[in-house]
Amino acid sequence: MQTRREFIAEGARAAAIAAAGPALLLEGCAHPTSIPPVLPASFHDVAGSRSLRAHAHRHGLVFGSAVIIHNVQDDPDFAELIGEQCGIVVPTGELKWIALRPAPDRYDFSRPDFLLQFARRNRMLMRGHTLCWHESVPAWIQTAENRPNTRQFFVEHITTVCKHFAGQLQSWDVVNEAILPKDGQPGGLRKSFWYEQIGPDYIDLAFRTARAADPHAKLTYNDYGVEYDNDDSAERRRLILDLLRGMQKRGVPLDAVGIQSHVKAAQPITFGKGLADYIEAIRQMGLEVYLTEMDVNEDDIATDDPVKRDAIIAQTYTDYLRVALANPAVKLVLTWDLSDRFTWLNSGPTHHRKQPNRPQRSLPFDRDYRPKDAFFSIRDSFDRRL
Ligand code: 9MR
Repeated sequence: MQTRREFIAEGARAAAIAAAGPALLLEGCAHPTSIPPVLPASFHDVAGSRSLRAHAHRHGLVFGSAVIIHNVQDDPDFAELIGEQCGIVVPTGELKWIALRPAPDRYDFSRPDFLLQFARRNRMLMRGHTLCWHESVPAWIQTAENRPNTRQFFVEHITTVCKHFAGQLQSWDVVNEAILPKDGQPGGLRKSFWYEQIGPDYIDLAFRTARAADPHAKLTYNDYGVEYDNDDSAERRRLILDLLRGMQKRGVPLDAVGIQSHVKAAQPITFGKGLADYIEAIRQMGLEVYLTEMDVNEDDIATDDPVKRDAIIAQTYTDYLRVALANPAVKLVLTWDLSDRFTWLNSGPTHHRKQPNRPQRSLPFDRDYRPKDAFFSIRDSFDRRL
């Protein structure tokens, strides 16, 4: 198996051959037929001005990725890949309550602080995920003793965390995934721990508290399940827009809406008017749109052939980004990790339910950090943007 370094070296050789023409092809080689097949230089040339970061930038976008921070710390090749491809990073888990706050009186900022320094060194932005989510709620706050003080802990937590990073993060996912119609609550609000302990105004409270502590970060409402032209997505879009309009009416500070963009390959219904109208409605509210967690779940692809699967996955990126990037309100595109080696789809329950013996190839780079068809689809999608 070719490593990333060998791959890059081969790319440099291919580029040199392409630049020098056929003379170099034959130079020093008694048997030209023994020359290994030379792929087009452009195939290998994915760094610098040919990176996702650079192509995004040329079209008014910032491209980046979520990372599990210890992978950046432990794996220099991965750190190099992130520095090369990303204009923005976000930690997948290390800013969630459970990771950041092991006890009521103790915060641990060490890993996110490392990522912020890494981002600075590589001239990248960083975003925060997330101040309020129904998952990753620490056990200590759910005890009979602490539960009655949830509102106070909540305000204090958001204030402390936002102040710690004030002026240094591009944006914060202030509230993540607050809508779940099947919970049967007014406005389709999810019956989360925060909802039950604080009440439905926990969302306004989170945004107001975040703004007071960090006036610079773009405050974002982030959610999933809005991407398709089907009834489920349509209902979720309607409920989210109602929530956001209500917030604006009440003067709650809000700058952006995150569309997670965890999409699926090989679906009968894909992306179209529903998604386009949703993004346009957000634009008309004066808000930015961020594609915050994109990846392609490939469980439903029938064939096991990786070449065919990669082509279908790549086409799914193209189909989705064609609709989403058509609107100038979309400013950020992040994939949820950059390499198949670390995708949550290989460790989470979603994957194991359907294809236990087939690791997902959901992201632009494979397990060995080589670009796949999805990389080129994403890059071409940026280039198609005006
Ligand atoms: O990818 C994340 C995984 O590594 C964590 O274990 C999990 C729980 O913290 O969260 C995952 O990220 C989720 C994100 O925070 C919100 N949208 C869905 C993501 C995938 O589950």
